Amino acid sequence: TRVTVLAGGVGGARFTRGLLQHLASEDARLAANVPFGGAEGVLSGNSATVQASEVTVIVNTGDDMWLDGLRICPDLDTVMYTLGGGISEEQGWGRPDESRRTSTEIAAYGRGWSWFTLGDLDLATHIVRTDLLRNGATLSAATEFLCRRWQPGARLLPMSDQFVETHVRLAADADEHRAGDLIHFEEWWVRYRATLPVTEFVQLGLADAVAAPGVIDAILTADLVILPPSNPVVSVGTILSIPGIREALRATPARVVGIAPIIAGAAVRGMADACLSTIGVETTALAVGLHYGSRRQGGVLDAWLVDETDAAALPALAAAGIRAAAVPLWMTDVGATARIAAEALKIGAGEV
Ligand code: GDP
Ligand code: FO1
Ligand code: CA
Repeated sequence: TRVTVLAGGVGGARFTRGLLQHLASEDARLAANVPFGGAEGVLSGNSATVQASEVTVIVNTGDDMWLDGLRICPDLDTVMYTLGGGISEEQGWGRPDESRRTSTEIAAYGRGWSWFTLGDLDLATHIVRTDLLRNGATLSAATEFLCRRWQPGARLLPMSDQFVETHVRLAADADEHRAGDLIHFEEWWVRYRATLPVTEFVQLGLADAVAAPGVIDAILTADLVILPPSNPVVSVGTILSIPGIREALRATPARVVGIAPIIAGAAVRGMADACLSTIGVETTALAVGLHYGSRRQGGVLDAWLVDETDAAALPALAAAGIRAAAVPLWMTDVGATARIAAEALKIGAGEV
């Protein structure tokens, strides 16, 4: 099975880890059922050999920034570390057993973002990526290079090789002197924990951006496309703003299945509610599903999974032309996440 996932950081990475586990067990089950297994199957006249599943993750790069002279790609690194076994599990981002000797020295010079933790081990990733970029590599090529070490088990594609950065526009009641100013999304999210009122999200660089090589093709040739529990505004929404991606989702012969990042009217982690209210969308599983919209009515979804506590949303989703199911949606561990992935494949195959 070829699956393409449009992911942000922590949620998207954790979902993809469960998806890979589920696909591996499915591939093993199918291989065991082919008489004499794989290639030998041909000897028995059974030409069915099991093609290993392939996962492509199209990753949001709107959180990226230049910091300390380095190109930082939070979501690409979170997906790469999570799938490559190098993530700090309790943080959900960055490396475990980290130290901050270098960033403490940078702060001593009065440089950098003291509120944005760049650990010593993590800095090596940014240094190598910046080295490659300065030597003419595209972000796609640099990402592929870094993944040779981490072996994530999926193909990671930045949404674009051109830099697109999400900024937020400060509202008047955030600071009357700075009303209308733009600050980087990560400053709003990490320094201010999204507590400053903002009026809009702006993708700087979008006008000069195109989808990275392989991105459109990964959507058009997939058997299934998944919108995982990632931030629907600043992660999935940013990916959808790249020219051609929304059109590819509407054109692909694959089923497009989304998974609600909101359970019982609240974000499971982070401040997606602050993002949703900024764009006038209610923080409910139903509202986010309707926001993505049915493919039959101009949107991007064929199906939408909501948590069991949000089963009341099913009739309204059906009325909007979106197949829906209510299943446990807490990614409490990899096994639970693998079961969510199984549900996505099931509803994607029209089995529900
Ligand atoms: P970020 O880059 O760290 O913000 O990660 P994402 O962009 O992938 O967004 C995480 C989103 O996924 C948040 O809006 C969370 O509400 C949601 N999320 C996190 N954990 C879970 C979970 O266990 N289940 C579900 N359904 N959503 C989750
Ligand atoms: N998230 C934080 O909440 N605080 C941090 O200091 C922080 C640093 C950081 C460094 C590298 C990296 O790859 C990710 C980092 N993150 C941090 C996570 C991430 O940038 C954002 O919190 C999410 O991407 C928000 O969508
Ligand atoms: Ca992110």
